Amino acid sequence: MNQYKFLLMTCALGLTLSTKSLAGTLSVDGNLADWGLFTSTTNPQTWIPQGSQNCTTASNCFLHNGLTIYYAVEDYLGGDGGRVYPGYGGQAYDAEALYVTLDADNLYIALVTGHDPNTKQQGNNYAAGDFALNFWSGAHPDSNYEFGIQTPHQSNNIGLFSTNVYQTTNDNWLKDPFWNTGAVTSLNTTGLTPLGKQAAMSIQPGPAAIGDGPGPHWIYEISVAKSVFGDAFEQNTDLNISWTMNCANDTILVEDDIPTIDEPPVWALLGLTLPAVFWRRRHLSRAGASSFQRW
Ligand SMILES: [Ca+2]
Ligand SMILES: [Ca+2]
Ligand SMILES: [Ca+2]
Repeated sequence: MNQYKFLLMTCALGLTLSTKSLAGTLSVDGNLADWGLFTSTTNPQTWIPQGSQNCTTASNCFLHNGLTIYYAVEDYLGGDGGRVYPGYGGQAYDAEALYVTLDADNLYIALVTGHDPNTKQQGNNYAAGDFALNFWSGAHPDSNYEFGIQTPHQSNNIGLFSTNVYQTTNDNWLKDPFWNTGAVTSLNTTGLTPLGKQAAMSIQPGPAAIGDGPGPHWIYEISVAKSVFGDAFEQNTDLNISWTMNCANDTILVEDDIPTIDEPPVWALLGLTLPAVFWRRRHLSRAGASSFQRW
């Protein structure tokens, strides 16, 4: 009886540990070390991880702590006011890197940009846009943005915020005003009811030296429960996430697969674990017995 209890406890403990390691929870603090990024002790920091952008198989992805991390890195290295494509503005309008990953319960997004989050919309200055989510299935992305995650748009945008998530049509988005790219920029929330302040968003100055270019950087780190998006993660195979500032001078986009998470039911895990524990105990006792005989 005690032995049986011990085995059940062992199984329960094993189950807890494996579930936790699969979750791979990231801390929303504006520090991307938990993504395996910017962990170098020497500058400049590496921000182009191993694995390919928009990878398609596990073997060519950037994997960290069980997470598959999709990314785009487009670092402008020139001087002030230079062209960041399609627009201009140099480092101050450089959308530099976007990283996306998913665990069993959450969507995580991290942005690195040279655009100061406190830039106010006035004159030739343009404020930060919002994060746009385009769910799709099939061979090519559609052009319909189903959700938006709002950036804070406060007087001080450095810190940890709870921000609104909106379900959208393309009519709920402001568009690129200058470059004819059709890129969506900020949410137009007129007449929209938010799904709630469901996104945790940390915005912090980035490490002192990122990449080879000049100028400061800021990091946005975001977590949203997948359940906030209804059944979108079940009904689609892909998710494009993009961000730009309101002038759309530089847009960055990550295209990532939505993994099919086939988690075995608890009984299956117990069924697999119990024979393994019994086998190990029998194996050990036999080994012990044979050792004893040799002595
Ligand atoms: Ca973090
Ligand atoms: Ca740059
Ligand atoms: Ca779509």
